[in-house]
Amino acid sequence: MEPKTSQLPHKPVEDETPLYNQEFLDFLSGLPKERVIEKFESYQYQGFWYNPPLLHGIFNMQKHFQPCENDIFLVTAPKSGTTWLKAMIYALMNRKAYPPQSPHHPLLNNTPHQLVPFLEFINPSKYGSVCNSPDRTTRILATHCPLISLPKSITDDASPCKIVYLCRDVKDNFVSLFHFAQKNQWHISLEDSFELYCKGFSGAGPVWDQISGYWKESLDRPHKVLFMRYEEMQNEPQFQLKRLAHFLGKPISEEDEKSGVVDQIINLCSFDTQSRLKVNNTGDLVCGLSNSSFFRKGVVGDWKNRLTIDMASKLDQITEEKFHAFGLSI
Ligand code: PAP
Repeated sequence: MEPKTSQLPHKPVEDETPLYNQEFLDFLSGLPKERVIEKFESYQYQGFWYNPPLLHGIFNMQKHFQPCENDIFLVTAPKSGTTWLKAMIYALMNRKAYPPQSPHHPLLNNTPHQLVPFLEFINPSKYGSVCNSPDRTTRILATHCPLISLPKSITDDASPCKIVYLCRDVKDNFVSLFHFAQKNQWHISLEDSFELYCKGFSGAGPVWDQISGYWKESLDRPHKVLFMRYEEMQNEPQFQLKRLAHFLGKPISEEDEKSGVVDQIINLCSFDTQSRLKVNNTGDLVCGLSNSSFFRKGVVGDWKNRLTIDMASKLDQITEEKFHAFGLSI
């Protein structure tokens, strides 16, 4: 019989960021830093810029995280569609235990961030408590960590863990980030925000370098890294969901096809469904960000409503130059 929410074995792990210890403070003090806005200082580590809470998570991950055999890592630059893909991977991996059309589906009563936590915001003592797939050797975990900083135990070919990287057109990514900053009262103008973004001061930025790292890896090791794009998920959701299922070793069977599970997952995880749920419209994550701020428009090309032509061209130009430098074509 189908389990009810109250019987779920999948207890969300409470985000509970541990306090900074002296070791982390010493580590921070040795890094290049910039005060990017009044509220935040940014620190550069292994070529990428972070605010202290995010970097603290990566510091802890590098020191303490041990992957399970079949862990799945969902990696994104912030505001590239993380929340959406968290929902999709969760629904896909758990489709037998929790049919996506069930009125008791966990995604109707828990935010995607509760079900699929960010590694950076889990206390290392709770890494082992994550339990969000039917298979005890598989955890679904999200991170904004660039490839260079992921622990070798995850990236090694000897480890069967899988990495799914989702990228988004940087123009939409920037606009989404700007609105998110506004909603969370960071008090920064569009122009200042834009300058910072272009210089690489977005969470784990420069975004181009993060994308290129995973993109290149997905070409070199396609069994290890799946490279996905937000726009393709919007344009061809069935195809992309099947591609994801295949990569994760849970291909869509004929029986799945007949039952309509693909469309059901797409529908359950869609912006329309998720953004209307009470759980996604109330409360905050423990880091103080409101749950509702993760759902704004969910539209491809929204940058046209916000960016000047000059801004858009500058982002396109940086994209072309950076990707060309990495030997990648857009
Ligand atoms: P995060 O990286 O900080 O977790 P993330 O989920 O990547 O945030 O960013 C939120 C963006 O994804 C928002 O984009 P927008 O500002 O351009 O609207 C949000 O609307 C979008 N989003 C959230 N859920 C979905 C969904 N189910 N389908 C499509 N887009 C979504």
